[in-house]
Amino acid sequence: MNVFMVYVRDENFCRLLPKELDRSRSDNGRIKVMGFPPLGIQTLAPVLRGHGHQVRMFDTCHPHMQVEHVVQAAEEEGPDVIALSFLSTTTYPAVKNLARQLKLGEPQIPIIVGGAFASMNSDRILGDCPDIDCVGVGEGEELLPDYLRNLSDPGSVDGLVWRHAGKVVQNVLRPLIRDLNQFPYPDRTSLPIDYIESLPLDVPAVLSLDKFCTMQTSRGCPYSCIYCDIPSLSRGKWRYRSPEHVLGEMQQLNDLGYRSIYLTDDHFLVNRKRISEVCQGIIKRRLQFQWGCEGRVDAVAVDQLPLMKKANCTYLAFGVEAGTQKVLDRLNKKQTLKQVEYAVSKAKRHGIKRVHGFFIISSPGETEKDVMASFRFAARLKLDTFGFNRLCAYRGTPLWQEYINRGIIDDERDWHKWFKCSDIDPTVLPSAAVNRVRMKGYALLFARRILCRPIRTYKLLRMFGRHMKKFDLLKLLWSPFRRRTLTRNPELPAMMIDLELAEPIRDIVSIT
Ligand code: B12
Ligand code: SF4
Repeated sequence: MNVFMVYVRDENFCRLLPKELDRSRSDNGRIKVMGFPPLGIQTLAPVLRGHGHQVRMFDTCHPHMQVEHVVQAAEEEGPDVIALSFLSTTTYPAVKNLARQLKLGEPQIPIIVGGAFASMNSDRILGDCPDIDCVGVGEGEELLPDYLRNLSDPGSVDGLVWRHAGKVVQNVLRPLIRDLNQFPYPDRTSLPIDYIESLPLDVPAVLSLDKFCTMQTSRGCPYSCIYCDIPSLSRGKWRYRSPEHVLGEMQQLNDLGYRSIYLTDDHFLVNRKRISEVCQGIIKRRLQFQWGCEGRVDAVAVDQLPLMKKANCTYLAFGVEAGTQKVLDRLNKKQTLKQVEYAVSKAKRHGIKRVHGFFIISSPGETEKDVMASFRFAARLKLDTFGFNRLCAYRGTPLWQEYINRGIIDDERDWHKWFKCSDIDPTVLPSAAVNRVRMKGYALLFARRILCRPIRTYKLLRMFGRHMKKFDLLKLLWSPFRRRTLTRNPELPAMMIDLELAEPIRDIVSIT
C-alpha cells in the first residue's frame, strides 16, 4: 500500500536558516530548517516499510510552503492512505484545514490522524471534523500496520476511533507496546531537509551548525504534575529501550555524521543502571557527537552526572518550575528546592556545559512575591540558561480536570482550546501583572548574573554569538523586556464568552 505521511507543525516552531548563517561548503540541494525533526513520522515510516508498504514523508516546515503544495504532492503521489501526524492542540486548526483541502482534491482517500493531541481527543475530533476519517490512539508502530491490513474492517483494529453509519465508534484501547526494541531505527535520510539545532524563539537563535537530530530512548513518566499530559498519554508508565538498542541507533547516527543529538525522552534520568550502560557504551565506542536530555532533579541518576559528562552530554534541562515550595506543591511537582539546588550544582560541578532550568510563572495561588522568589532562586542557582513560561492548561492534564470541576472550563465546548491560566483562573495573577513582574524579575536576574558570574555570562553570549548576528543577539537579550502586544485575542472558555467576560472575576479572590 502507498502511504502519504505528513507531519503538520506550528509555523512559529521552525524557520529557514537565513542565508548569512549558512556556512556549508556545498549546496547539496537540501533545505536547512531551524527546528526539531518530525520524529513521529520518521519513526513510523520504516516500520510501515518493514510491512511491505511504500511511504512518502512530508514535513510542513518550509515557511514558504502553502497547503496547496501539500495537496499537490499528495495528488502526484496518488496514495491509498493519508496519515497526518501532529503534536499539540495549537496545531489542530492547521490539521483541520489541511484535511479539508486534501479531501477536496481526493475525497476517496482515507485520512487517519495521530499524535499526542489526537490521542487525547479522538472522539471529539471525529465529531468535529468530517474530513478526518479516523484517529489512531497512542503509539502507531503496531496500530498503523494493523489499520492498513484491515482497511475494510476498521472495527477489528484496536486503538482506532472511526465512523460507522454516521456514529463515532471507539474500538478498545491498544495496550502499550512492551518491547520497544523490536522496531527499526527512525528514517532520518528520506526527507530532503537538514534540521539545524536552534532555540524555538522569534529570532534565529542557532545553537550549532553540527549535523543535528532527535532521538527517543524511553517513553513516559511516572509522576503527575498538574499541567502535564505525559502521565495520561503514557498511562503513568515509564518504558525504555535497552542500552544495546539505544547504542545501536547512536552508532548509526554517529556513522551518518550526526554530531549533536537531543533526546526527547520525557524523563531520561529515571534508571541509573541504564544511563550508566548507555554512557559506558558511548565512551567505549568513541562516539563523536554531543548530546542533551531532560529529567527531574530528584532522579536517582543524578549521581551518574560525571559519567554523562564523560560521554559528552553537554546539555541537561531540569524542570525547576518555581522558587517556592508552596507553588511546587500546588503544581504537584513532588520535588523540593533543596533537590533543585543539589542537582543543578552537581551538574555544573561535574562539568555539564549548559544546564537549563524550565520555570513556570502564573500558577494558581502564586503571588507577585512568589514570582520574584522564583527569579531570585534562578539567580542563586548555577544555571546557564533559563526559560520562564506562563502556565497553560491543556486537555488531558489534571489542571484541565480541576478547571472543569471548578466550573471554569466546559469540556464539551472547550476541548479543542488551550488556555493561559492567567486569562481564565481568578486565583492566577492577571496578565498585566505577570508581564510587569516578569520584566522586573528578568532585570534582577540579568543584573545578578553579570555582577556575580561575568565570565560565564560572557562565555554563554559568545556561544550564542558564534552563529547569530549581533543585532539578533541584542534582540534576544532585549526580548524579556519587550512590551508584549497581543498578536491574538486570548482563547477564552465558552462560559466566559457566554457571560461576555474578557477577564475572570477576581473580586472575591485576592492574590497579591
Ligand atoms: C520534542 C517536543 C517538542 C518539540 C517539537 C518537536 C517537533 N517534532 O517539532 C518542541 C520543543 C519544538 C515542542 C513544542 C511544543 N510542544 Co511539545 N513536545 C515534545 C515532546 C517532548 C516529544 C515529542 C516527540 O519527539 N516524541 C517522539 C515521537 C516518536 O512520538 P510522537 O510524535 O508522539 O509519535 C508517536 C505517536 O504519537 C504515534 N503517532 C504519531 N503520529 C501519528 C500519526 C498517525 C496516523 C498514527 C496512527 C499515530 C501517530 O506514533 C508515534 C510512535 O509511537 C512531547 C512529549 C511527548 N512525549 O509526546 C511534547 C508535547 C507533544 N508538546 C506539547 C506542547 C504543549 C508543545 C507546545 C504547544 C509548547 C508551547 N507552549 O509552545 C509547542 C507546540 C509545537 C508544535 N505543535 O509545533 C504537549 C502537547 C499537549 C497538548 N495536548 O497539546 C506535549 C505532549 C508535552 C506535555 N508535557 O504535555 N515540543
Ligand atoms: S512535567 Fe515532567 S515530571 Fe512532571 S509529569 Fe510531566 S514529564 Fe513527568
